[in-house]
Amino acid sequence: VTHDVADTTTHPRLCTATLRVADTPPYERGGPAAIVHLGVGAFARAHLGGYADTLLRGGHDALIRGVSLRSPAAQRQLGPQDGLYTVTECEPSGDGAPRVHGAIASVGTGSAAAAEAIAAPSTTMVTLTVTEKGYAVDEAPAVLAAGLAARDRSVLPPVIASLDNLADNGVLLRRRVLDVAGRIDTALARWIEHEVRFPCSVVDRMVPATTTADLDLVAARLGRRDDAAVIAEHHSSWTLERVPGLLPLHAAGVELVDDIGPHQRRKLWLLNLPHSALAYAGLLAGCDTIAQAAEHPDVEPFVAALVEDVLEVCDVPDARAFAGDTLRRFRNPTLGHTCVQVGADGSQKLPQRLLPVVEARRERGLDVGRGALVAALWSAAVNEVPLAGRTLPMVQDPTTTLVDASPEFDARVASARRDLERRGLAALVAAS
Ligand code: CS2
Repeated sequence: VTHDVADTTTHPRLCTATLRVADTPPYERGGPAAIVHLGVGAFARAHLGGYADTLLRGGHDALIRGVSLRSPAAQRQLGPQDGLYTVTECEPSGDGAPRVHGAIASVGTGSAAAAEAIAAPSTTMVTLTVTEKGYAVDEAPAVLAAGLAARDRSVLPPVIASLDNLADNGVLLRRRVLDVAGRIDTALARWIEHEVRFPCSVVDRMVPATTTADLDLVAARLGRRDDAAVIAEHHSSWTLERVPGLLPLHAAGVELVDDIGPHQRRKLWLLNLPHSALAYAGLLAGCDTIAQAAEHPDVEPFVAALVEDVLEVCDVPDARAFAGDTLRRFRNPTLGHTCVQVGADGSQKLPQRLLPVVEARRERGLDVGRGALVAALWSAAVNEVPLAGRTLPMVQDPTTTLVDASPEFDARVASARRDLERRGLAALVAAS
């Protein structure tokens, strides 16, 4: 490790000028971007960036202009690298070599840069990863409205796709954009309403935040320093509602469907919900990572029982096989996905992944005790309440209340929390 760290500082920075011939993406990176992406974090690089790279390798027009609305981090990381970065797949069978991706042709920061990119006639698709909490504020919808307002209306408008983990993400985004646009100009709102498509999508790839150790490892393997490097599991999927005007995404393995509902439920209920449960229960059990939590003798049975709760009410194709595969993915010890990262922003995530399951179980008269324990663990974490003497590590969250929970469920959560305060981990074991 010491050797790798020393090496990092001596390696030249990854960029067009230092790129090895063998690592050079086999496509032209100089043309106008077809895709504008808002929120160029690790997930977008490992997910969208991979699909676009595949399309470009197939001769399709899929360069990305990435814009971060606020944080200058992406520009700092990718700008000096001419948008080049690597993705390293981490799997128990061995890590892959860092693979250079060239789909991000340029990066910018701020609302004006984003609106300008959306307005460009070459832009045929706009994608977003602004996290769950990005839909509660006007920023991204306002940027979209401003960009659309500046479009030449004789050219087809871009398709706009949210890639965030929310049910009916396209419906929600469309509503938010129409709200904002209506306040600017009713004719604009009408045009968006009739002409712009907002397909819903379901994306799936576990991408932990990159650590300094990851950067050192990538540098040692690549012989170049890559400040924009991302680590990801091998699995990657993207399901999108079929709408007219889409790039040939199916050529890169994107699944186009007419009914997104079952795909959303399967992902949010059988992956994201157990993920959150592992994060909070793992923190209680003293685990750092999701993989440790997934193997912990007191946590694993609880989460397995929670998954059975979901399977009882989740009527989607291949649910059990999907759940089993998901649990296997959680156990990937090389990914280093932390409980603190997955546990962040629970106030925004749990209404998407937990509450609909609770609702579905209540409708069928089934018990919601395990769901209440998950919400109670989250609440104890964000309120720093000790559970049997153990205060959970701090998780980031914009708020400590769960909106949209019913009063009945709130009461169950309060009682689950009293149980956890008294018994700690034993409360989970008793509920397993
Ligand atoms: C995770 C997701 O952080 C979280 O909330 O549940 O980011 C998860 O890793 C992805 O949705 C996997 O596709």
